[in-house]
Amino acid sequence: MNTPIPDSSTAMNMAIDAQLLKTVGVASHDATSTDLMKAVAQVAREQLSERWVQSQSADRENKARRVYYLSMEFLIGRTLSNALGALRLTNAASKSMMDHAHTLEDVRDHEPDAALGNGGLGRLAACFLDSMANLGLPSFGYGIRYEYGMFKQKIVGGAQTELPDPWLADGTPWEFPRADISFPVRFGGWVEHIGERAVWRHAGEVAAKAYDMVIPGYGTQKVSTLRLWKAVAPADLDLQAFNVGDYGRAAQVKNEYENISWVLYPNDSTPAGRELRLRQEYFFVAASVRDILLRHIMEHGSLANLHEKVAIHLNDTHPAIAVAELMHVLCDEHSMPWAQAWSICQKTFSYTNHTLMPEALETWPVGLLQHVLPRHLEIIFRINAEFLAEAERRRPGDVGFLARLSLIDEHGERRVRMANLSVVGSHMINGVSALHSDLLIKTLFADFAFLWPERFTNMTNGITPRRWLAQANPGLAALLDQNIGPDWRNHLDLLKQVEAKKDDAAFRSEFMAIKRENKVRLAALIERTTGVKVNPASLFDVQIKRIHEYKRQLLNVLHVIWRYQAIIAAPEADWVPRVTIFAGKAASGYAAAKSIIRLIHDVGEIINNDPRIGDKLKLVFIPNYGVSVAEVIMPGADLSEQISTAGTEASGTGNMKLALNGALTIGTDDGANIEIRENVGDDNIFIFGLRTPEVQAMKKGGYQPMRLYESNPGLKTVLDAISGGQFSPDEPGRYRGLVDALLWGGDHYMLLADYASYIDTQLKVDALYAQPEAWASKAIINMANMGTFSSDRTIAQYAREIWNIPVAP
Ligand code: 26W
Repeated sequence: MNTPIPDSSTAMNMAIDAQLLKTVGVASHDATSTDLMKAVAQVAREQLSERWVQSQSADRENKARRVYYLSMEFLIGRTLSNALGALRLTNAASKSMMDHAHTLEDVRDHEPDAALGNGGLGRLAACFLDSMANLGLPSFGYGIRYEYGMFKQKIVGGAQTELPDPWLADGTPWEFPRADISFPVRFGGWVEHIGERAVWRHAGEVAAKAYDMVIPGYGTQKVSTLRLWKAVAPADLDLQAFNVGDYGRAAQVKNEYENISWVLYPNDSTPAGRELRLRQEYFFVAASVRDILLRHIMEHGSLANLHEKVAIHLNDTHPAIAVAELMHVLCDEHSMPWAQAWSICQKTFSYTNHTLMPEALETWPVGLLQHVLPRHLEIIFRINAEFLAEAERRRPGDVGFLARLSLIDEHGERRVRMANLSVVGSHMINGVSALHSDLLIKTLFADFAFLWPERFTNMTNGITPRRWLAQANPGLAALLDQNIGPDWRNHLDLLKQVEAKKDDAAFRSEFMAIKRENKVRLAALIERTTGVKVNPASLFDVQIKRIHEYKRQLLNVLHVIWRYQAIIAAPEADWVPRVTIFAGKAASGYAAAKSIIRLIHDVGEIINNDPRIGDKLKLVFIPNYGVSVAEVIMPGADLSEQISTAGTEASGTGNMKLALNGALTIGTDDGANIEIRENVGDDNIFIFGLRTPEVQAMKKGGYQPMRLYESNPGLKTVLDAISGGQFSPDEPGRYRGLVDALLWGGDHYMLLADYASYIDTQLKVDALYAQPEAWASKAIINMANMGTFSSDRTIAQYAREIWNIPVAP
């Protein structure tokens, strides 16, 4: 029986009051914002649950081919607004909140973010789930139900400190515990060979319990599932200690098992290299593979046709051990011949690479794998031996070639290269932007591309228009609805229709009035979180992303200081008022990134309090960047900073979100910036700096940053101010190291090489901003041409070209 959809406000009021009583345990007139959040969530949950049951049974009956998206991270954010939007209940809920003397905006802010990811990779996975549901793609996401998500960032005395994120402390309305779905995951021990058979005599075992999060689709009744695994000690484990009353020991043993799903590793781009991380990776992969195989056997009765019904996608190398796990289960547990299993394996897996940065490539010491997963190590060695024999036939005697292809890095301590394992185990491998995919086959995977050119392809990233436009920017969404109707939510290409309005003065002024409102909202967030008052009439210049040297937040700071000095030197000049806004987290052990955060605060402190400057320039750092903070910043941005060294940012997705919300981009010829430029046109984007081949050439030719410092007096003054302690008078040497790394340390990311071009381009930005009409039309052109960056387009492409699953056109 279906629960009626409470889409009228009386029905909604009744449904909410019923939930307040039934699940929250509070009377309607006593309900707080948090109580109301929980009650509204329960109303939505009931509807989604019905859709979930229907979607699942439809896929089962159709014996659908499914895609399983394996990812260590899903950076979901909040769910309430998204769920209400998908169910078309936003208006009814909003009205009902008024009747309860609250606002929906306030109520939904009481939901904690599900921050089960670090940055781009995790948020991409969340946008992908949204699009899979939206396209009705038979699919599951699989990951870990971390008890603690991404740390909370608190700024103390200008420096980042990290606090835990106990997002589940008060429970979450969005999960469905599946008490009956649990798989044992084994670790350690040794391998016994009995004739042809290998038997893994494991040393320990933990249970993986399933918790489902429902992912609603907007354009459809379909929902998708994110299945997250929680580690639970086997029930009988601590019995012995428990019986003798040694509760300390009992708790300790329990913790040793359950710590696997406790906390997300807050490291973006540098492998943790820790045993617990390896256990996390294997834990969720083993449970997911078992779940997938069980479902397949129930529906199809045999594993011989696995690849015909199952596509498993590896989101970066974090789940790469799945390749060995599938071989282990097929061969050791189902007695499948090796060659048949290997052929199925390669047809089943596909793999996305998200970074070229050498320090980010995962490798595991052979010794550690031997200790944690002895059977998997054997399997990896056998895969490697057979693969290298095949490669040798292609280029006999080329030992360099074989050494580069090998799954084992033999330099020093022997290590397993997880990227190589992922490539060898997959039938398709992709990068995340045109440039990145091209660089992949020319550099990192050149030898593999020589062997199997047909396996390499590109899937340019995308973002979901439901969250990043409909939900984050209701003003702009309403304007679009009036002009082109509501269908852009599912067909973002329709935005192209508003491009013509760039010359329509009335449309332009409505568009800019909405931007202005969003800037007022952002200014309020800035004041609330930093205490700094900013003028919404200023140009809002935004760089929001993880803090990383290659992303070059420091280059942005150099520009701010240049501007500060220039304003002091020419106070009467016609400066375009600007607020430079940063947000982002630094990995806790990443000293240089943390030092950049501190510098931003120190420089801000001086500039923001200098009476000579006033509103001409402000510098702020919004703390605790995450999905919900991004939803406020994106719509309020005028300028989007995408300034990584060419060839280092695989794609970027914030660049797409900002342009979709009507910001112009200042950026390098890198990642998806290149495709944004191709879509909006050269005249509507500010591209500066060296291109990838020029970066490579300059590095080869012996790059000398000191020369640039000596020949550019403006640059010299800026760097001297930092290293001389002008912004850290209490500790003048605080930033000596940061500057020395540029001047003496080789300036690895070539900030100084791009500095002059960056400053010039910033002046062009000022000039355009001084012509509000011209700026507005370019902002409209940007928004109108973002259709291709919908994650619906990306997912449809994956489905057709990699997963071989039909999608409606
Ligand atoms: C093992 C440590 C580790 C953790 C995370 C290494 C590497 C990563 C990721 C690859 C980091 C990441 O998030 N990469 C980003 O992925 C986005 C989605 O494809 C891209 O848009 C970004 O350019 C890329 O940096």
